[in-house]
Amino acid sequence: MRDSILTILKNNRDSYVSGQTISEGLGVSRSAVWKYINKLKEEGYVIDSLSNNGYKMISAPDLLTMEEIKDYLDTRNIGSQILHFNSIDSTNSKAKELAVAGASHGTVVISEEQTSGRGRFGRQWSSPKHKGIWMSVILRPDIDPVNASNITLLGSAAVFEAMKAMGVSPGIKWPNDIILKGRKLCGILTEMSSELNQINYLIMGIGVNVNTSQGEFPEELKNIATSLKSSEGHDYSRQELTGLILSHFERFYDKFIKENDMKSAIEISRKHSVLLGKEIQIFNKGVPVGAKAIDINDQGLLVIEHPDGKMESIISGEVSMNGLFGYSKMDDAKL
Ligand code: BT5
Repeated sequence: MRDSILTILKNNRDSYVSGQTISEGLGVSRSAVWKYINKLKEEGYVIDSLSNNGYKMISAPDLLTMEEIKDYLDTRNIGSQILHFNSIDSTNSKAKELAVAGASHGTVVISEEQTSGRGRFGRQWSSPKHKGIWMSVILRPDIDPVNASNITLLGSAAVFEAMKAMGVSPGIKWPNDIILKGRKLCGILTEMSSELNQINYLIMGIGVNVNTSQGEFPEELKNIATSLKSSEGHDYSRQELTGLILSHFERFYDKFIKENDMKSAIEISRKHSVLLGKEIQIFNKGVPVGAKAIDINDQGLLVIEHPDGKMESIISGEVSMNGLFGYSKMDDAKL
């Protein structure tokens, strides 16, 4: 009932809808309508009520609920279920729990804030309330586990395309970072449970800084992180961006799974790479090794050239580049 009333109000944003029209249309009493309207107001919807004219929605809350995202979602499976939380430890952890309990492919977990957001290698991911998109997608691809790291690449391409649609053109730092003006805008954490030759489930977690002011980043991130707002000078719709990311992701994912085709995603990663042609450092069995980033090959691997001229393709891991984020930290390779 609540959802039906919300839909009516959303479909009539320019006019007042009388309580009677709603109650007759939905077959409930006018006082029931009034109760639901009050509930919506408590949730953050601003609804004007005029005694003779009825109700009119003035604004919806800035929340990443299914209702607020669905207008921007153009998918069949991804996001068919969206579980929304106000606060949670980590959407990846929650998604994992749900996947173990049998949640279906495409289920998305979103939280307004994470209290223990995770990066790779046990690092922390700062996820302040209402400021960004902190979400995880449960995937059940029928692919060889060795190809699982490609999902991160598809995710980066999807975030890139979504940004482009919002008028922003970031760079991609293989394998999992989206960079804007030399700072980290978004990170992706893909985790997997698999048998030797079969994936049980994959969780792709995406964190995007959207409306964080530069001063709101924790001290240690102030010089290495950015948000859309901080970089471009105005707020962005988190709902639209979420819908766009998931829609683009499904397009890339379907092509990969159904046709084993990653061409367009790889092309994006190549064309907008911040690494290619640059001197980088990779971590090799615990030791930082200097190399040059040459290409991202057709399998999505990073092709590097060692100082002795030897070429190598690396499947995933930590890469750092002088000047980017001003750090030269190294860690072990992981998905
Ligand atoms: C990542 O790890 O970039 C993956 C981040 C994935 C976060 C999402 S949010 C939804 C889902 N649920 C989770 O719990 N996680 C995923 P990594 O490449 O290891 O980068 C981590 C490093 O980025 C940290 O050590 C910081 O230096 C930096 N960092 C932390 N929070 C940041 C932020 N909000 N913006 C930019 N950089 C950040």
